[in-house]
Amino acid sequence: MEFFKRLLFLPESASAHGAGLDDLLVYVHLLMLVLFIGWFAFFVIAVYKHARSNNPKADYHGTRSHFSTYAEIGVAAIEGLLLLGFAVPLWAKAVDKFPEEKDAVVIQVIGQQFAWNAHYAGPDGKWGKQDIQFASSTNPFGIDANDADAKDDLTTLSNEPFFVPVGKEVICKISSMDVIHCFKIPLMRVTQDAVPGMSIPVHFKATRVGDFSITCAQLCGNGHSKMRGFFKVVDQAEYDKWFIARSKAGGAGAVLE
Ligand SMILES: [Cu+2]
Repeated sequence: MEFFKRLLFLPESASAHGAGLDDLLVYVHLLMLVLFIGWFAFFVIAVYKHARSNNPKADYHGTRSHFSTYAEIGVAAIEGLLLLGFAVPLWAKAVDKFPEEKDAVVIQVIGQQFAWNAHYAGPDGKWGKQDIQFASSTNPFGIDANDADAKDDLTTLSNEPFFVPVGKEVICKISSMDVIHCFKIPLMRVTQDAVPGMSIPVHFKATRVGDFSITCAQLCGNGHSKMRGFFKVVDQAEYDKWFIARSKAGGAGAVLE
């Protein structure tokens, strides 16, 4: 399996659901390879067998073998197995089944030309009041600085790193303040469009520490290629330290005042 993953140039995944996704990708590619070789061979054999030189007199019954029918049934069965046996259960687990918010790190994410911004609720676990009237390029989340719950909220703006602890579920609620972006963390195998006016949640669990790029996977304007944030996956202790320090530094409130 590792050999095939290398053949597909897949970088080693860094999320809990990544390995299953990569396996499925390998199976689909292997099936396509078999089909490519199989159908091409079938074509060459048909051209040779039915050539005029081999059949000077037309045969109105044509081929009598049922091989191609059986082959097609076989291919359909394998495709059904991939879909029902692998793809559907993987989707149910990796996409549909959300962890409880209380057991996860919840981050509001807003894409902006050309930056990724994050908003954490702060140590009190309560989101500060947000209103569109406060939203601006320096306050993309429209946080009300005078709201008591907002005082300890944290934001990281303009492609500053998002911190998350390793081995813990992370829920990102993805939105955009201008055009359609796409929140993609290639090594976490996470991709979700960021659509203005919508908040679309995704979840993943990082399996190793490190820095992981967030790219924008929708061409969103002149600075699209500069729209590169990153996740800093650290151990729980380091995350807690950053979280408290960042919150004490004034978090979202300080940015606004
Ligand atoms: Cu973008």
